[in-house]
Amino acid sequence: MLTDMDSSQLFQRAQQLMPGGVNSPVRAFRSVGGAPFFTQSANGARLTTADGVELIDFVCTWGPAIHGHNDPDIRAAVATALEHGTSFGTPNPYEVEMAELIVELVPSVEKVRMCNSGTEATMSAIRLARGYTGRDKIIKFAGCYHGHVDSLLVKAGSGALTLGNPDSAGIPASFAAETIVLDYNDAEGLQRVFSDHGDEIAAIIVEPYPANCGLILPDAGYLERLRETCTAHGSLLIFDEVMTGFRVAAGGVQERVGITPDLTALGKIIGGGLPVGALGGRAEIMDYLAPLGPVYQAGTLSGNPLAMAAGIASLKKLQQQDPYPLFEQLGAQIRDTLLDAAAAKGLPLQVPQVGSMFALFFSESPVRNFGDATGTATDRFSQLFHHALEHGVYLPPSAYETCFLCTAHDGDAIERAAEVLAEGIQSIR
Ligand code: KE4
Repeated sequence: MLTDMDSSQLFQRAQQLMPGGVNSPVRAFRSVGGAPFFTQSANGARLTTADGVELIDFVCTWGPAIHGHNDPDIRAAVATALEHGTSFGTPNPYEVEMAELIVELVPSVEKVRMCNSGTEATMSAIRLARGYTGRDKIIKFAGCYHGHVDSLLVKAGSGALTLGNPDSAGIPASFAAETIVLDYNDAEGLQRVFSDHGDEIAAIIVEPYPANCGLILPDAGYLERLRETCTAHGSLLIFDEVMTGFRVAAGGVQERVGITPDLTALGKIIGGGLPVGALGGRAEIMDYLAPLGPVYQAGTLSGNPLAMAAGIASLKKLQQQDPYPLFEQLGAQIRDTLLDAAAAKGLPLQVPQVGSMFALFFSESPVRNFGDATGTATDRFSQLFHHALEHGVYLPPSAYETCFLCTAHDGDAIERAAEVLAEGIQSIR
């Protein structure tokens, strides 16, 4: 029985059946070394592995588990929806309620199209931007990851960067040629490209707070500059808030900074742990999507009732609980613990943190872009990762990811994790 096997037995079997034994590369621990554990169950802030080990989880299934794992309200909502079937392939009431919630919570969104992953959301966003503007070129930023979209797997972050192939094989040069890659926080470079190519650029797509090469925060005025430049040249501004949407604020980064993108890609939290993505924006642009307009976009399971029910429960819980002040407090607590431990050890460490998101860069100076991030001491991150894992704390298995907090971390979980991480920093050689 598979359920009787421990992680190493499962991994051995998995490697015969799936490339690298995983269904998503970053899970393979290739950058931190060692073999991945397999998770048997998850509750609140903890995972239980196939080896019976409990781990305080700072990955939160890469973002969706903002209320903690196996949240009772989400579980109940899925159970209720399940009684009426799993998928209809027709419009259904859940989709309407989800769209209403997104329109209500995300300032710039007037219309929504549901899909099944963040990748589909960003892929649809750039196709829509090209269809709406009649232009071909897209600007992205080195280290930003927008899912495994052909034309966006250029100098990408997350698993691509972790595995050292930020430019994936299999992408025709002709595709990549339409993608211009700039450095995040480089206002001069942005200016230059737009003065050379301004009228060819369909859109800028950006993680407003890049969180796939660690966590990078914008220089003052930088996001505003992206907005002004797009407006001046008739290009669209696409915020990829698959990760930050509903996480750093109910309305994402755009609510925090008061900037209105033209399109927003969403995912993760709006599925409550089930497969989901969404594209939203100004009605005038969204109406270019089929069946109204000429830009085709579709999906068998888009808006499926189970993912919608889970996501609706998750969003409503955020509205009821307003956990964002708690996240600011928990995030600052873990950040300060890490910085104090590093200072005591005389170890250079940066801990960028915004609400429930934080990252660790072993670096003398703040990380402002991809080049800075790849110049940090990632071997020290790997040492901390393994110390933490051996002591019951699971950090993302790559220095080029971001840690997530959930409401269930509040209390003993964050206290214990802070202790373990402080000890881990002391043990770094
Ligand atoms: P998915 O296709 O994985 O649902 O979403 C792609 C995506 C798009 N945009 C942003 C900003 C993202 O962070 C992601 C996916 N995030 C990674 C974690 N860094 C997913 C983890 C994985 O690839 O296994």
